[in-house]
Amino acid sequence: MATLAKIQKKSRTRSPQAVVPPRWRMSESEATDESVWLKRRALMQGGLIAGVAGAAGVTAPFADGARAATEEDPSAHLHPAPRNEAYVLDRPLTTEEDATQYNNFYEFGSSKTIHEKAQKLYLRPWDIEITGLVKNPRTIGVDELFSQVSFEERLYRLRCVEAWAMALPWTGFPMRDLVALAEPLGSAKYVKMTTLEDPKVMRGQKAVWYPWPYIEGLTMDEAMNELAFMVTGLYGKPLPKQNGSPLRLVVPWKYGFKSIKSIVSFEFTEERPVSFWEEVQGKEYGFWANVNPVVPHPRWSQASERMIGSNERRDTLLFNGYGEEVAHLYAGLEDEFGDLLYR
Ligand SMILES: Nc1nc2c(c(=O)[nH]1)N[C@H]1C(S)=C(S)[C@@H](COP(=O)(O)O)O[C@H]1N2
Ligand SMILES: [Mo]
Repeated sequence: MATLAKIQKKSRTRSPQAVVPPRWRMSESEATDESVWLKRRALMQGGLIAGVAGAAGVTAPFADGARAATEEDPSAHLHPAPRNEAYVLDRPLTTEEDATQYNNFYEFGSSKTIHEKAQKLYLRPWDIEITGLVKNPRTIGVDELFSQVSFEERLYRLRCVEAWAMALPWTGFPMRDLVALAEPLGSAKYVKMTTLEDPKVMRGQKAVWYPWPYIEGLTMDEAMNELAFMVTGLYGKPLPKQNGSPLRLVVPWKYGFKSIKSIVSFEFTEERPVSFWEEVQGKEYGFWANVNPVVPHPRWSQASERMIGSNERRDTLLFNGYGEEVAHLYAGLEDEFGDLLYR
């Protein structure tokens, strides 16, 4: 595709050495300790240390008013779904164990091992709000939504901004089918998605230095792109809670933080939403966050990635290897947004 070639050429003219500050570039292992740095930074910003202590004082026990976690996943009958063979991988699948025990889900804590804590999440009732610039704003139960779409499995690469990667078999339905159900007005330019906020269950939300709830957004064109996938399952089974049950987004050409988990609302807006990580540190985690090997994170290189499990290192691919499908979405935007398209 002509656009992809153009973007690739532009990207190549930018030398990674020229943009990575070499003296203080972090190693990848330091990069994965991102949360530690963020916490330290937030505390240093002042005023928050007292807030942390205060929050600890009002901590309620989980049983106190929290809704109980359900045993059986009500979406079990929808999984597995037939595989869409159009999506092929260039690398082995990550093991199910790694994919379900090495997670980022800050609502349950900032470490990678939140899978046990995440079992507190309840899955039903789970209502999804469809609001903003749509024909009929409404709330729809997640099972009602599932009954109106058709499911398939897709193998996608996943690239975290922390320079590690996985390859995963997701089950779900195209996001464009959800957009069609929502019937957005012509004035809608973005879709803003929000994760559940319930600190009694999501104990990580007691970390007051983060701007809860988690928010992410896409342009309408991105949301309508064939790759944007609403995910309900993993490895042919209902999505584990730690992976963002009962409904999450997966946008494989963008850094993983765009793939928001446990969604409770889709709001169609005219203004670009400010996402969670953009609010935390906009210079490092932008709205666009398209994977690009030659635009480093301000504190580490994005030139290569580590496969979780094998620890094999691979070169990072522009748009995580999905340029054919998505490069046209950004035609002309490089002049306007520059590196912001890629962080
Ligand atoms: N609500 C919410 N969604 C989230 C996150 C989070 O902390 N909270 N982490 C993101 C990041 S940084 C990544 S890499 C992926 C990880 O998804 P996985 O745990 O299913 O591999 O989820 C993304 N979605
Ligand atoms: Mo991530």
